[in-house]
Formats: sequence, structure tokens, C-alpha cells
Amino acid sequence: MSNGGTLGGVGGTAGVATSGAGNGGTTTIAGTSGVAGEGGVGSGSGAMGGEGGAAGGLDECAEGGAGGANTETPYLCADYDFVPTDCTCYEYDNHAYFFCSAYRSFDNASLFCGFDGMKLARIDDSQENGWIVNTAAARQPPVEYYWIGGTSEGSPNSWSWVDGTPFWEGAVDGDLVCGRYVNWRSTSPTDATVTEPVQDCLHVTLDGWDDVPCGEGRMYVCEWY
Ligand SMILES: [Ca+2]
Repeated sequence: MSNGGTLGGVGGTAGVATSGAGNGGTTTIAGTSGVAGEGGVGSGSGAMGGEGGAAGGLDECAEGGAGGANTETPYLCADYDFVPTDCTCYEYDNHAYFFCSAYRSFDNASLFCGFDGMKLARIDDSQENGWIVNTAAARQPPVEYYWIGGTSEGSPNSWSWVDGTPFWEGAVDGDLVCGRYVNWRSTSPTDATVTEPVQDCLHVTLDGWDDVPCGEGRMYVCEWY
């Protein structure tokens, strides 16, 4: 493993979760920006999304196009020896999702996804969004809302996926980050600087995405990525 490779690994982990999803040349770039990325995520002060773009914008956009950084052998439902009793495993685009019926806060749902090597789902395009909505709607009992892995917790009006990938900057009249996919309802997201209680977590509904308080209980969708 060369120095470049090692640095690249550090950058990928701390910064933008970029690991091999881009093309081969990305390794050097990731290594170079590793330090900057480390600061962004490590801060926990919420600068992860928008501010990170200044240092690692190119990396983030390059990585985002591939839609996920997990390059290990894809996990299919058959790869899971154990599925929590409140969850059902489904496959889409050659990897597994758990749709889980226990009502949990956003943070607890995220934790439970992690127990199975998953994260709250990251929706990268309209096809995936449609599949998730349709799958949720077909479950019994039918439920309107599921957590997915978008949050602006700690970084008001800067929205990122739980893997650290930013996708939206601003309130309802905000902007895409790196051209990533969103499916906000017409009135979402609310402006975190004026809305109380703060609505920092993302749930998917039949008519689009909505931001709601993270402590509310929701069913949730985990995804392997
Ligand atoms: Ca996804």
C-alpha cells in the first residue's frame, strides 16, 4: 500500500465517505483533501454540509454520482442470517433494504439500521424513490411515513445523507448540492431559523419528502450502502 493509498483511505473515511465509487483517479484527490474533510466531519458543529463543499466540493460531487460508497460485495436478503422481527427484507438494484415497523426516533432508527450493517436509506433518483414509496404503501398495515436517512441536525438548513453526503442547501427555496436528487413536498423543507420545533429529519411520504422533528416515532427504511 503506497502512501497515496493510505492517505486516500483516511480521506475517504473522515471526509466524504468516498471510497472507490468514482474512477481510479479519485484516490489521489481524496488523499489530498483528506485533512480538510477530516475537519469537516470531526467538528460536529454542523459545518459538514455546505462548508465542506469549499474544500472537498469536487470530491463530493464526483462521489455522489455513483450513489453510495460501499464497494464491498453487495448484500442481498439471503446474506442476512437474521432479520429483526419487525423488519422485512426487500431487494432493489441488487442490494438489500429493511422496511421496519417499530416506531423509533430518527437516531434510534439509524442505530438499529447500523446493527445490521445498514444505514437509513439514501435516495439517489426518482426510480429508487418510487420503489421505496410503492413498497412502503404495499406493506400492512399501510403507513404514510417512513424515516429515510436525510438530516440537517446540527447544521440548520444544510441537508446531508447519514453517510455525510450533502444534497440540499437552504429552506424550501434552497438549492441542490452537486445536482443530487430530492423529492421535497412543495412546502418543504421548512426554514430551521424560524420554525419551531426544529424539523431536522427527513421522512418520505406518498406525496414527497418532508422534514419533521427527529424525536418523533416513525417506521423506517434501512438500506445497504
Ligand atoms: Ca439508495
